[in-house]
Amino acid sequence: MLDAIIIGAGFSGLYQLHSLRDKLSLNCHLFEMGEEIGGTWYWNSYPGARCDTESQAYCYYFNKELYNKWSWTERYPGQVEIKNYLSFVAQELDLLKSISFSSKIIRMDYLDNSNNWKIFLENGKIFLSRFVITAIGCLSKPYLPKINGLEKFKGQILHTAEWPKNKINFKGLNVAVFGTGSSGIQIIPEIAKEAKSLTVFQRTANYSIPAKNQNLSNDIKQEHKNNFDKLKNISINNRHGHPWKHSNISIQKSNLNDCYQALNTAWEKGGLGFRDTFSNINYDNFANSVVSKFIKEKIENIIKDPSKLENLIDFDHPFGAKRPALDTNYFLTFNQNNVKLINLKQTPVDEINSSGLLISGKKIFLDMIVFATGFDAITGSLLKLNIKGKNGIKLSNQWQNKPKNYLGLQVPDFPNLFTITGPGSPSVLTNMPRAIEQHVDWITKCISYLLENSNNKIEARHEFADKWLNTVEDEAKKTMFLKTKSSWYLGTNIEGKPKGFIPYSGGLDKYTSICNNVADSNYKGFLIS
Ligand code: N01
Repeated sequence: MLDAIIIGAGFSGLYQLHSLRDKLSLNCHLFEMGEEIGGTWYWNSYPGARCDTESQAYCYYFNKELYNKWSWTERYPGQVEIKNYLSFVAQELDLLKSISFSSKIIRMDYLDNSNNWKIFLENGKIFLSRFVITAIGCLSKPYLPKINGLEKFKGQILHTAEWPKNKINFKGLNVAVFGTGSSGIQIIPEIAKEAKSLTVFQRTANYSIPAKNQNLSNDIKQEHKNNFDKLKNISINNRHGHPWKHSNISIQKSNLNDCYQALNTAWEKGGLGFRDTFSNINYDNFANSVVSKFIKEKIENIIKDPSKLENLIDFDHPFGAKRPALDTNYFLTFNQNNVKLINLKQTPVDEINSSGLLISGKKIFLDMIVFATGFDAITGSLLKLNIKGKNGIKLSNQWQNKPKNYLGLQVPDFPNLFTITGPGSPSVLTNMPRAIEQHVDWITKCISYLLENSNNKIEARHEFADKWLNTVEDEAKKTMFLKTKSSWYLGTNIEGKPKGFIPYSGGLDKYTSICNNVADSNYKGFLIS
């Protein structure tokens, strides 16, 4: 019998394990489905996989000593380096002895009589625990579209989020990529370097900002370390958890020349800070249209082929309504002779067959199809766990219409189950380590409060969860996020999934203060016994 089970060995699971085991001295164990540490960075090992948060902020801030011991090599951390960083943290904190790898959880039942969770592993083992904390990431259930005839294809089929661990060679191959989200935008230039031909199947044109990745000099690395306290303070007060201050200047008709200059400076600098060049880009139609036009003009200056250009700037949504990507040579890649672009809105795929696919009656021969088609985001990974709460209530039933929960942290009828970066929390709209640290600290404090007060059980109240869903919806209405017909934020990419904006878009800073007030009021909105 354990005090706490943690599921997932990525950023959130490792910190949660350390907090409960080493700060509260609980008897804990962490189960991880993968064979190694890394979470999302274990699975998404495709060529070009790199975080688009800058490395000095894409790491833990809870321990300054740990921060000072590690040095990143590039402006944005690559997939392998992030996995190495997490292994370094696990070693430093002696976490490995409390982790089981290759341990997939297939079912979780809450036992009403004993107030324990019964956890079933695929390998047949069963564990009991008082608390369960899911640390399974928001983007952990890959989505593979159903395309007529896909099963007949004799070549290799790959998904970016389930990338094989052996090296994949594209040399001399005819490759197709479906999807032009962040993953597609990263892998396309890498495949194009080697492949004989690359055909990109684009359903929706995507905005992308240059990353301008570069090696970090020793001086910059030292500067980040010297500025740790400042970086931390700015990040936790930033809407998205990034280490810079938002502009308080808005785009107005009267200052367009100045705006263009400022946008240009931000574009040349590269990175997600571009979104924060002005205060109203994500809130005001006019401001957003200025930025959208600016980006279109930048792409026009890169792309040589007029028909490719027309398709690449065929935007059907405002900038930022879908997650904007950062890229290294994405648009430039389309100037290569071996790269073709198919706009699926104009020419949908008829079918896939053994040697390629048919599009408007024309055959495209292929050796490999890469799907960069995203995820059943945020709720998909939780539903995959087959969770049953009080009185045998299934999470899948509770969430049939909406992912009801309070603060993204707990679901009513599922006592003692905490969901790190669950639906209704800022999660994917922030630099994840900041959102994760905030959640882990809150959960740890909450469990400590229960233990100090000899309580055994905490459960979100239905009426507070209902109100929170309204808050999440109200915040989204203020933004551009609802001004697209489809996005994974809205659940529209998955057939049968309830539609509605899933994360909390009011900002990490505002959300943190709401959560702190709830804790300070002895957990108002939760039933404690
Ligand atoms: O997935 P996506 P992703 N036929 O859902 C298309 C994070 N991330 O893996 O837009 C053809 O964004 C779909 O088209 P449409 C980041 O938060 C971060 O790229 O739905 N195409 C879209 O183009 C990101 O947002 C990093 O019309 C189909 C694409 O597939 C999130 O993960 C790197 C299709 C899916 O894009 C998800 O990114 C990578 C079909 N049937 C990921 N179905 C970094 O930090 C879907 N599509 C850098």
